[in-house]
Amino acid sequence: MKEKEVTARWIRIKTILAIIIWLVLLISAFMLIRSLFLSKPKADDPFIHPELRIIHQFNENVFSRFFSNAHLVKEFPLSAAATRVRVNGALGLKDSVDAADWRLKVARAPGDTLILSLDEIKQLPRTEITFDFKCIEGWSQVSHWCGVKMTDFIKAYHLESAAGKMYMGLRTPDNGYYVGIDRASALHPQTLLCYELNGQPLPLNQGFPLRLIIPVKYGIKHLKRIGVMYFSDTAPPDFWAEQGYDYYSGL
Ligand SMILES: Nc1nc2c(c(=O)[nH]1)N[C@H]1C(S)=C(S)[C@@H](COP(=O)(O)O)O[C@H]1N2
Ligand SMILES: [Mo]
Repeated sequence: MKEKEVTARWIRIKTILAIIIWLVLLISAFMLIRSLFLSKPKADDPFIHPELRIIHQFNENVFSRFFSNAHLVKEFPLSAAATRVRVNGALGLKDSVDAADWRLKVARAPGDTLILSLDEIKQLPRTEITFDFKCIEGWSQVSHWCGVKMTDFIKAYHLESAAGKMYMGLRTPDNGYYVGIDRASALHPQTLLCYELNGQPLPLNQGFPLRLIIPVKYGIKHLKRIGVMYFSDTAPPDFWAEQGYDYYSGL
């Protein structure tokens, strides 16, 4: 085999090239980190660096492009479900609640509110799901939930035209926690109005008597203890989005 002759000039060119590439990478990394540390949030988006907002927006574009009713979140056998289920977030759960007094208020249209008891909701078809519940704080846990599919609920109470609006809004009875959800995610086949955890009524700190389970979203959207449901063509107020978190929060 004939060895390629390496000239001193060739070595010099390669060394200079390597140094240039190394410097470009180093300076880019430095500038990116510096801009993250130094950039100031914009006045109209005061809780987050503009660079991070761009990343959230990028994530939303990717996740919403792959979103489909046929694209289901992975489900697990019941045996994989945790028996001690993690509790996180207690906003809007301060007051005591009694299943006999509690009502779900569904604002169908201005001045037209449907008022439902837990028993009425429990008469609708039951759906169970065991999936990996994911929180933006960095933990996840396979857990088992049961309730009525949002689409079955909407069908049963003829809410199709109200639910045709761009968003669904939910809030706790005391309005201490509230979320907004894009229509497609609210109507995804795995979204539940949930009243049972591991075959038992929801514990008080996990949303008794009724919570949202929406596996296509991070935990922040799974509002515990629903008081009011409404529909809107403008994005409903959202507790964590108001603190700078991603409104879409898709998975
Ligand atoms: N009412 C209410 N719902 C809430 C919250 C809250 O603080 N209040 N926290 C959210 C967050 S951040 C997560 S991760 C999940 C946690 O649900 P869990 O307590 O059943 O684990 O509930 C969500 N729903
Ligand atoms: Mo969370």
